Amino acid sequence: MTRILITSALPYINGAKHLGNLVGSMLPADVYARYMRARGHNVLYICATDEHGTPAELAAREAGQTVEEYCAEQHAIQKEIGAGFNLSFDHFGRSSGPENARLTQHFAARLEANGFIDERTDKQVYSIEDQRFLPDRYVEGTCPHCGYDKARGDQCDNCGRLLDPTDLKEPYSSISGSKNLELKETKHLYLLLEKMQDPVTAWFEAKTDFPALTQAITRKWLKEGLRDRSITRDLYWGVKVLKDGAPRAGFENKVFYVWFDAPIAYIAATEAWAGEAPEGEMRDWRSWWRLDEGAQDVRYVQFMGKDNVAFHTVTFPGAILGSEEPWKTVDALKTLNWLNWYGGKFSTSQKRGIFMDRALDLLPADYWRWYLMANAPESDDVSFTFEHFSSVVNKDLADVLGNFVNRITRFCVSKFGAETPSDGAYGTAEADLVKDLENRISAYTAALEAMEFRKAFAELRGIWVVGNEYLQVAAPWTAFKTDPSAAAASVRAGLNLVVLFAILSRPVIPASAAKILAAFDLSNDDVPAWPETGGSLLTLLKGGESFNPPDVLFKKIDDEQLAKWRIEFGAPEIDGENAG
Ligand code: B3M
Ligand code: ZN
Repeated sequence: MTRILITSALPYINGAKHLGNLVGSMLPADVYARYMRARGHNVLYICATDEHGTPAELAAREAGQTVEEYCAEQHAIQKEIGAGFNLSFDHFGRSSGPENARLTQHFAARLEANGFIDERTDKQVYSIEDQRFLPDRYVEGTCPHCGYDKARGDQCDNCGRLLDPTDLKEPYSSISGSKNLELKETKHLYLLLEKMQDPVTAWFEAKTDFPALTQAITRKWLKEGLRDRSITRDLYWGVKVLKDGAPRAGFENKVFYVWFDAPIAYIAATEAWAGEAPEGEMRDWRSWWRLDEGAQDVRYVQFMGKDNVAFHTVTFPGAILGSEEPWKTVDALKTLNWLNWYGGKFSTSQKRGIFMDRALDLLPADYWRWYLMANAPESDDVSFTFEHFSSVVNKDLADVLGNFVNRITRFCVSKFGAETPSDGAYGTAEADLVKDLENRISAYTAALEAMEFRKAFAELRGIWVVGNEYLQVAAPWTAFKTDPSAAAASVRAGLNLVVLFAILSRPVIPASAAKILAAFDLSNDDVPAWPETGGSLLTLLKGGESFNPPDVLFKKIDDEQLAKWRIEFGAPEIDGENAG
């Protein structure tokens, strides 16, 4: 048994996340966590809302709320939606919590003591009319690279380049629209990443478990050379900047930059998890994070979209190494590409695409979970379309899995009654089936271990298909007339397959799997957490066990629904070729 620490990139606080955010971080992390728990490992899956920075302040302003109120409300909403998607966080915390403030200040103090933080005076964009500095998204203007005229101070949404507010041409305040701006001197703290080029490179080179995409992104950054980065901002909302425990002179109206404190919030949320231990339960967060307190035998796995990678493989490790304290760092990092919306981008600011809250209004979580994981954007970006979504749901879930379960349970009830038939013995067909299943299960398991989710769920679908094929050949409906005991044996095998499918499908479609098991009056504890090989696959159920055929597991999506959703979500027209 290994202790496995899992974190998924912290969803930003400004509103419900879209399906691309979900499949890019939280969902694969959840599937992996569920799988690893099933394998008997001690898993701790930590996530939190990422609450600081200009987008939170701006969204609160737009909502007419204080940023404290706004974040508290949005956190509760995201937590509830996460539960709706069955995301099995052990803790879903908040980066604005007191633990994160303390830890962020601790890291900054250590870094400064070790010579990795410097106070520098530089020029920042200041709005005379708003009487304040305009960090990051508080200033907009024309991108110097591509000419897009609504580029934001931190990034251009058109060409994707990272920007500094002073890079923008024809800048204006995003608060007042005022162009009456000047460059004014002010102090900021800089993280001296240039000095960290060698230690970070050495750290990265020692990581043998980073997949190709993670490596490629990191190499590019390391090759371009690390640059010192400002880690404070002129904002109200964030972690306060201290010196020797008191507000730091000249930094009274500044806070740490959100990307400095957000990764530290992984640790802080673990501390908060420990703080909420129920009576009688011992939770030691340091044993997960401190190499000198037990974390040397923790395996730490992170999940995130590709735009977040460099912050986790370069800047955050830089901060950890610079602290010169024995903190656990990431062992394996799964990077996801983009899920696109009809070939274009999902967009939070433009509310384009499907968001997690709305998705659950349309269909239960498992429909989305299956589609997203079986089509995860792993080797490339993937385009979401309702057409593709419904064809996947209808084929995989309704025709293959759902139909199998319904057909065999109903047939059994009609011919043998609502219990597993005891008659008849398994023969060569069942022995062959078991062999085939064993091979497929080991391929499925290997893909899950490797976090290759598309491959894993293609294997799982293959396992469901094999069940259908077995029934097709065994044809108990025909055999019943001539050889009822042979029919009984194949029905028993079929019912065992149903239970086996439920066990294997739990990581990805947990609610449906539980529904299947409940039909056999089985709870998670009554069945093996993961199937044991060695011929026992078709003896999970013995003869004489009663059940109730489950209701239709998955409803097909029909054309009418499809047309309605297309209109409701403003789906662009597509040509026939991409419709599949
Ligand atoms: N909040 C992801 C984003 O909003 C960012 C991840 C932080 S992980 C420490 O793009
Ligand atoms: Zn641009």
